[in-house]
Amino acid sequence: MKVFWRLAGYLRPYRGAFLLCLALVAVASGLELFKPWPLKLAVDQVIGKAPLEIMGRQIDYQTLAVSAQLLIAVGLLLFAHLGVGFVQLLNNYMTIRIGQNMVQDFRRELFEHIQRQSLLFHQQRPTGDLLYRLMGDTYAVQTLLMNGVFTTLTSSVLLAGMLAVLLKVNTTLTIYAMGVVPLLFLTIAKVSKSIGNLSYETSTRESQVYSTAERIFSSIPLIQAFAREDEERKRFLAESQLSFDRKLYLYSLQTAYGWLVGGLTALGTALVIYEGVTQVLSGALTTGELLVFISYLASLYTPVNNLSNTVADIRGSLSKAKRVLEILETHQEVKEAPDAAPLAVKTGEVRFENVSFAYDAGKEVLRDVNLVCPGGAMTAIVGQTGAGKTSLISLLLRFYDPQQGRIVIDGQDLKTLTLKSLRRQSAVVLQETQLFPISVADNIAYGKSGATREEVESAAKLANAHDFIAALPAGYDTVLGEKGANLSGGQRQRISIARALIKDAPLLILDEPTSALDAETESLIMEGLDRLMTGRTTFVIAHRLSMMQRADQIVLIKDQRIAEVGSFDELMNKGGEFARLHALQFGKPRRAAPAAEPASPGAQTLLV
Ligand code: TTP
Ligand code: MG
Repeated sequence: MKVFWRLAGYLRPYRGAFLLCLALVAVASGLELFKPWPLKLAVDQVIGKAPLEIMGRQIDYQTLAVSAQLLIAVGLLLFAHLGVGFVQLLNNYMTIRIGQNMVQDFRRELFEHIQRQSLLFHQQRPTGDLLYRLMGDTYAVQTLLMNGVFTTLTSSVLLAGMLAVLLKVNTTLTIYAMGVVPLLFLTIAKVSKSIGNLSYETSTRESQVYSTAERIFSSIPLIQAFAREDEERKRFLAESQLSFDRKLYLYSLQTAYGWLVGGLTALGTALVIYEGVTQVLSGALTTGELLVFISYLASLYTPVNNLSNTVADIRGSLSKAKRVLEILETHQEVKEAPDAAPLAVKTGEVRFENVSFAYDAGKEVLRDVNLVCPGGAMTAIVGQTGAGKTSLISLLLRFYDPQQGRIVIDGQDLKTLTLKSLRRQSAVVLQETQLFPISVADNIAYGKSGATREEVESAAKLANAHDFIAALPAGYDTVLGEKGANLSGGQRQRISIARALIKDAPLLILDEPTSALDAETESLIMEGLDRLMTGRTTFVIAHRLSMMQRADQIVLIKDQRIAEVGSFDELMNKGGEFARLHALQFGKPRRAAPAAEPASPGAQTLLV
């Protein structure tokens, strides 16, 4: 019930249109009830020459010419049928429109919610599952309110109307006709529950097939490299088959159910014909009235059947809607304070104060980190793989919040700032390059909305990417494949550097920006980066010597803590952990910044 009322809330903006639909339903039901009466007129009055009485008033029908009488009957018949069709058309258009709008609102809310969630949330949820909830399960709001509530209302109105008319015409026959209705409802109650459960199961299975396909398609290189195509195909087909089996069962059940309902209706019709003909023979009923009865009975099936499907629909959509609400009720977003202010960068000084952070409770990645990065200075963060370097800068961008301590930029605690202003003023190169399947120029311009082609090109030149971009088939307008598939790793990295460069932000955060580049390309880019870094607070995660030597300070992370801080020379002279790691990688410790770099690019890498 809670879920139901929550969903009903989505109808609010459209309540005017919904009321109009209800009015249309009343009109359609009236016309539907009227449908068989012209036939009665033709049979009883035109053929049978019986006097016509409407609501107790005698109508002078027989004085009209027979052809006129017949034309009136046929005209009324056409009017009723065309009228019902027209009103239904209008009604369908309105209800579908309302329904689609509600799905759109529901979807928008879910999409915005998912987009707001922290990276932690996204790491825990399979993308395929989220997609299914967003695209498939959100339809529940339409099914529930339009197929469920609306059908219940319309069918009930129609049933009540038929009952009222039938009772007025002939009580005994009505009892016969309605005799099967309780049986019908009993069947419905029994079968629809199974159908509801089964259709929920079917969509869960479908969702799994979806997730599996998504997982497989997004890991094609891995699957091919390990020659696991057969296993993955089998896994996919097995899941798909399971879903088909359930569906086949569902369809069979639905057909059998339709047959049962049809049989019961036939039974009702048989009873009515038996009793009705007896009554006609005895003169208690006219032939026309019997025809009205029989045609009502035939259309009794529709509202009763609709009502029956409704129960299953409501059940099914409630459980689907629950899957959506489940996500909407999860709050894992990085919260913005209600009175959050925009970040105002003055010098760009960044401080980490007693910062401790864990992805999973109890497993600290960073412990009691204290660090001052002077405004405009370059800080290199080094440490073994898995030491927590990426985690440290993720905290600075507020991808996550530290469990303890705070991070302050120019005296402003990150938690008091709007996320947008913080991220607008930071230019980032992420460790894993991510590009969109749009043109190269648009990928670079993603860093600055409304960037001109000149700006894009000059950023690309700084990132040493202009030459290879110009050599692409359509130059800057070349559209990239999924995740930038038609580029090499180093080319992708240079585009992502250009994207950060074009942003022109006071905070620069580079997570191994040159890891995929050879020494020569790197040194070409360094010139561009150097120019850019001046006057900006820069964080660079680096394994490369050249990068470390440029830094104003080097921060070494070890065992979840900051082990050493200082300039390259200071750390080398100190002879501590940094010097040890350096010696391990580059041979004997050096005292000062060397003039020449080691020959091979591989040897330049401080990989420990
Ligand atoms: P990172 O901060 O990613 O380590 P790093 O950037 O120093 O390593 P690399 O040089 O390889 O890029 O991870 C620190 C620890 O946190 C590591 O043990 C893995 C763990 N971790 C999580 O548990 N969840 C996450 O989402 C990430 C990114 C890391
Ligand atoms: Mg990292």
